[in-house]
Amino acid sequence: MVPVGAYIQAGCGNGIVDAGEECDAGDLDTLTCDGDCTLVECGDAYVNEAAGEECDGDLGSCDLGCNSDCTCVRPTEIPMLPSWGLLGVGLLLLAGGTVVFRRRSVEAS
Ligand SMILES: [Ca+2]
Ligand SMILES: [Ca+2]
Repeated sequence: MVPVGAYIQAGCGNGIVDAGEECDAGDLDTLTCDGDCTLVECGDAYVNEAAGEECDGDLGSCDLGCNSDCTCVRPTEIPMLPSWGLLGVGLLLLAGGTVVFRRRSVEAS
């Protein structure tokens, strides 16, 4: 708490929107204000996790890259269908081959 009448130095982080600042949340990242006293924006090269940004451009700690909406690329978002499709076809062929083999075995006996 700042005493009444105390001089508050202008600048980012003092909790007051001074000249040249878009907002000032007191040196904190909030839902609407970055800690550098600019409004939250995806693409401003500032990661504000309080506003839900996991990354911003090349910044952040994403293993697989950053989406255009400042969320990390998730492993499940990488298309897996081709390999699963091939595995499915392989299993079907294996199952079909087993059935044919059993029928032939029965016919032979
Ligand atoms: Ca300020
Ligand atoms: Ca940002």
